[in-house]
Amino acid sequence: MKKILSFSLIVLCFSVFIHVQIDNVQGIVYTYLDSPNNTAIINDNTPRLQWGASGTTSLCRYQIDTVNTFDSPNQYNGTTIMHYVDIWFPLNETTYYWRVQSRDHAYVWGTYSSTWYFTVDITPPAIPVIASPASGISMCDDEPSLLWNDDVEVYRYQVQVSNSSDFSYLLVNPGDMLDNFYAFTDPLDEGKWFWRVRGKDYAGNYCNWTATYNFTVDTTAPAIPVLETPDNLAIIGENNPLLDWSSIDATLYQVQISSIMNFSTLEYNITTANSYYQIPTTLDDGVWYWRVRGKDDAGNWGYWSAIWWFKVETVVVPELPSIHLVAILTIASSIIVLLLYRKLRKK
Ligand SMILES: [Ca+2]
Ligand SMILES: [Ca+2]
Ligand SMILES: [Ca+2]
Repeated sequence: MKKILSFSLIVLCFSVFIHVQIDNVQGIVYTYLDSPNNTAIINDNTPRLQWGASGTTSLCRYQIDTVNTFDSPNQYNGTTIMHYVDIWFPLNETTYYWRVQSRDHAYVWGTYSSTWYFTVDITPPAIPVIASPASGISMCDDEPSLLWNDDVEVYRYQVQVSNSSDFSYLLVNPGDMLDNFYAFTDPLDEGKWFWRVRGKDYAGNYCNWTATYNFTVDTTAPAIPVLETPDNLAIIGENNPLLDWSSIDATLYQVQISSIMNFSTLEYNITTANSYYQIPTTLDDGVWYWRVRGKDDAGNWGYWSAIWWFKVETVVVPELPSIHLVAILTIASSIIVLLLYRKLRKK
């Protein structure tokens, strides 16, 4: 009986020895970090830090610090039986390093995990500055580009385009744009369009929307002006006449004046906001052709008007003698002829 007890004691001691040996050699728990991902930029200043372990653990010890040596005054240490810790105190907007070590059920601590870091950023980027088109303009381009200033803090832009100022209907709504512009790929309908932009930083913070901008797509050319004065085919005695035509839905008129009907050479080729044009210098006597077209505020040119002409005639042609004078002269010359005849007969 004594022998049996001695043997049992030896076996027990050997078992404990073996167990401790295994624990020290093979049972050390390896800890690996899980989230936030290494190098992550997060917009949560009270994040949950999670990790895993190669075996069962009885306790985990974590370290969080702003330096990767974990020896600065703001080092934050703690222990938990869980494989995560919820940071309850708001972290500053800076970079934090962290690592975890775990203890197994034999109370043997493993080595620290590798060190990861994450950056806390809860500040949204600045509101984008719209570059073009300027708000309120009309344009004849129905596939315009919307452009805003780029911001290095912005990771992605979102642009919304709508035909209503409350954006209840969204024609486009791309939310993951790398570029600081949006180019329409399909023609826009004519009418007023509203748009706005916002940015998202690398942590996922959105800034507020820009103010609502608008532009009007107008691809319809203005009406054709009707020429009014001088009358077509008019012969005029002044060499700097006032040209006048009907007012149309145009903000600019182009006037061409030429001595050649096909306008291959131009005496005048001017633009004016008025629906008339006072020729500033003198035209030579002769026939002058003229035509007018209009451009609307969106930049659409209309068709040319009909071509009219007028004749400038300023040189005074000597007047023919009046009928009375002709008669008197005729009578006078007849008398002279008669007297001359009589005088010749007397000789
Ligand atoms: Ca930020
Ligand atoms: Ca128009
Ligand atoms: Ca006019």
